[in-house]
Amino acid sequence: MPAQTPSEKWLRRSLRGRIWPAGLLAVAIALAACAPQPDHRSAAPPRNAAMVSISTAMVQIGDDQAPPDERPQTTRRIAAFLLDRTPVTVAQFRAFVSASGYLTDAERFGGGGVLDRASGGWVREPGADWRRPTGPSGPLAADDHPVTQVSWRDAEAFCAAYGLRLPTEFEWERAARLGQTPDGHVFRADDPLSFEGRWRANVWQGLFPLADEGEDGYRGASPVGAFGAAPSGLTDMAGNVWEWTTSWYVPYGAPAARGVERVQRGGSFLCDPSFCQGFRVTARGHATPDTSLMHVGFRCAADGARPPPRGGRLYTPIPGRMAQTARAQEAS
Ligand SMILES: [Ca+2]
Repeated sequence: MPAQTPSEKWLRRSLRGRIWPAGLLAVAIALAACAPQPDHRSAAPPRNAAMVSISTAMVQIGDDQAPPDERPQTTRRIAAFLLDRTPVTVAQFRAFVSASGYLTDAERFGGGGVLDRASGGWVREPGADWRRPTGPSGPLAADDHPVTQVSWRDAEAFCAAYGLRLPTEFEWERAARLGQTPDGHVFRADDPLSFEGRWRANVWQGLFPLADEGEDGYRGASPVGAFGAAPSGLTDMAGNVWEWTTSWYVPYGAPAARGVERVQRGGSFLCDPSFCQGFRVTARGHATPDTSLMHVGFRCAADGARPPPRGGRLYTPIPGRMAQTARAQEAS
C-alpha cells in the first residue's frame, strides 16, 4: 500500500492520457518556467502568523515496520529550527498575492488537480485554484482554511518572500513527533484515529471516494487549529492537508540529485484509513514541484531561534503545555 497520495500518480496519469497530452504539458511547464518572475520579497506585507521554536535533538526518523520508502529507521540529529504554528491560511496567501501580484502555477496552467468522486481518479479541473480549490462552480476557500492548489514552487516563493523556507521532511517529522494531536498522540501503523468517540484529525470517513460521512465534523478541509494544538503548539500535523517540504523524494540514503518529486507530509482530509495512512508520523507523499492539488498546502520554516522580521512572531506556549511539551520530547 503506498504511503501516500496515490492521488498524484493518478493525476499525472490523467494529465498524460486524458486531459493534457504529455507534449502540451511539457510546453506549458516550460513556458511557465521561462516566464519572468517579479521580485515578490519587497511587496509582501508582514505576516500575521506565529512560529514555534523547536530545539536541537537526536530523534528517530523513519520506521522499519512501515512501507519501504519510510525505511530504514535511523536516528538523526535535527538542528534547532522554527516552524509555522499552522499551515499557511487562505487569508495569509491572499495578502501575499494582493501585495505582490503573484500568479500560482494552477493559474498559469489554467487549472489544478481535483478528485473525481465518480471514478476515484484525479482530473485537471479548469479554473481550480487557491481561491476555489474545486473549480469555478465550487465554494470559495474560507479565509481560515489552509491554502491549497499551490505547487511546491508557489509554496517556496511564498516562504522566500518572508525570508523563510520550507521545512525539510526530517524537520517536519521531528516536529510531528512532539505530538501530532492535542492529546499528544503520534500516529503510527494501525493506530486508532478516534478516541472515546472523538476524531483526532480531519480525515475521511465513509465509502471512498463516493461519500465522505464527515463524522469528524468536516467534509473537505477544516479551519487551521480546528482539532486543537499539540503540546508543542503546532496544529494540523495530521490530516487536513498534505504539506510540501523542501526535500526531494528519493529512497533514504540516496543522492538527492536523483529526485524529480518533492516530499509532502501529514496526510489529508481525503485519507481513508483503509488505503491511505498519510497521517502517520513517518508517511511520505510526493509530487512534481509544479503539481497543484485540492488537498495539498504548506507551512514555512526558518533556521535559528527567532523568525525574520517579516516572517511572523514567535509563539509562546501556555504554561501548562510547556511541561507537556517536555514530556512529549522525552517520548519522541
Ligand atoms: Ca473529515
